[in-house]
Amino acid sequence: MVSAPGRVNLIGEHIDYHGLPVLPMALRRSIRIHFQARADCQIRVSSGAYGHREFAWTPGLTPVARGDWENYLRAAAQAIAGKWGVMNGIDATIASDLPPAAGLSSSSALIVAMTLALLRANHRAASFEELMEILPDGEQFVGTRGGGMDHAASLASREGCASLIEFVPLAVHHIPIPADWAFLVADSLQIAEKSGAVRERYNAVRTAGTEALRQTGFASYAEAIQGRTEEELGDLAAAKHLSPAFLHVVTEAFRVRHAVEAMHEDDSALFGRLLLASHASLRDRLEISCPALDRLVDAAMASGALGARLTGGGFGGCAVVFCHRGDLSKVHDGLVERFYSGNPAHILHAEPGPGAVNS
Ligand code: NG1
Repeated sequence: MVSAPGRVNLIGEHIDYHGLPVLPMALRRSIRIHFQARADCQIRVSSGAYGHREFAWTPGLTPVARGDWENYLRAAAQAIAGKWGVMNGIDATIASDLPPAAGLSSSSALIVAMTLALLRANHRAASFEELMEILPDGEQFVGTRGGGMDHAASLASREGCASLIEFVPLAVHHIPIPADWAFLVADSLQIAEKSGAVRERYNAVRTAGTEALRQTGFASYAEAIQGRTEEELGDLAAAKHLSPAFLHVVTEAFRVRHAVEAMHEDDSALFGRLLLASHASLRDRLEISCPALDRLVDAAMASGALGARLTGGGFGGCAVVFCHRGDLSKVHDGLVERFYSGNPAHILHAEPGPGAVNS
């Protein structure tokens, strides 16, 4: 059996694909795959509610119909094949307590779990670094090519900790979350469909950041930030008429740094302000929020949260809400009343769990 958890990103949004550190945590909810090795190349998977899928693992797999979950299974097989070649298939069953399409990275968790199941069935050991070489590209097979945050968090997180993920070079630092801190994940009920228009907007945001960097002449965002203050970077953006995406990326990088310090120092007020500043930057500079997410953040603050922000790719999806543990019920109930007209079904208490390789 293998198990890969979902994640919620606490802070560091739309900067992982620019190679900058991010701070997600894995959840105690995961996708589990029970598997048995086969002696041929068939991959046969059943998943209660989603039915049965079967295909032959051959070189050069192509996607099936858009939106079919078989693509995630194929993505894992194809990612492995690209590095190690095709192997024997498996008979597998999938179980999950991770809500799908809720901004908790269930799709990345499925790709991670399937990749680990196929590798283990074939007695192929793979290091965290090797997995991180193939997994983000595997996701591209399904249609998106984000950064590596979701896979790194699902693989390498530690119980009770947030994961500070650095990409250049790849490293994960486990930051203990103060015992009194609590997080909720609340769904805006605005669906951010990963295919189609949202995918194009996601890519446009990425391109805007890359184009602004090109105009500065720096080789990377890390180089642009190195040794400079936020003010100096603001002056640079104004002088070169850079797109607002530049300021989002560099200020978000500073916010991640400060958020880690706030966590180390148990400074919940600062951590809350950083979440709000991140949301404002995503809303005003990247323009990836929506009225429902903005109202959700306002409702969280009116209910006694210390901070809240949209989490994940944006254009809908979820907000992460931060409060003192003692205020959890008050904030939860306030949100149910203010945002959900009494229906508590769309809020989850997010507790930091272990990643797939640490469980
Ligand atoms: P979501 O939309 O939450 O799956 C996406 C990317 C992340 C990151 C965030 C924005 C994938 C699998 N995930 O997350 O890498 O770029 O957007 O911070 O593409």
